[in-house]
Amino acid sequence: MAVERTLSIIKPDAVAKNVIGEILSRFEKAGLQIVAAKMQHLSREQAEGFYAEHKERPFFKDLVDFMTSGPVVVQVLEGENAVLKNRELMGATNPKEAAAGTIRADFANSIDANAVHGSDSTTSAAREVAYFFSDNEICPRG
Ligand code: IDP
Repeated sequence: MAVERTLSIIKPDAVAKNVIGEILSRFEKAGLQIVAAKMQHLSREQAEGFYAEHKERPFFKDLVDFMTSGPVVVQVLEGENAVLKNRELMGATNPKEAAAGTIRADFANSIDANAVHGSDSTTSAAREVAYFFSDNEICPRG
């Protein structure tokens, strides 16, 4: 298995619920390292650019409204098989379909307010990590 990086976002609903620490703890307990992190309130431009692949989808405006409704915590997670491992920890996009014990099953309210984002491939991860972080903001521990 390869050591990978993936981009994780704790979305505004989870920040509002005060579960930042609980979510980060799940990543660490699963063997992922947090090698970069920042809290920020996304501008519309930032959210639209991040989700550009969904621009034509009917839920795009709601998604951007939601992602700019409050602060988020953006992180880079590093570890073996990090992309898939994070997707497994997150659970399905719709929390009603998310497996028990996953982040979305435990903390998400609905398909649009679904607690976390995680890159869905190593290709997306590379783009998404670079979207939020410059190389000197990433601190691998080796
Ligand atoms: P993912 O976050 O599980 O990778 P994507 O299909 O990439 O899911 O969708 C990005 C985000 O768009 C989802 O996390 C969710 O917040 C929102 N979204 C996806 N599908 C719908 C929908 O049918 N209605 C409302 N929001 C949706």
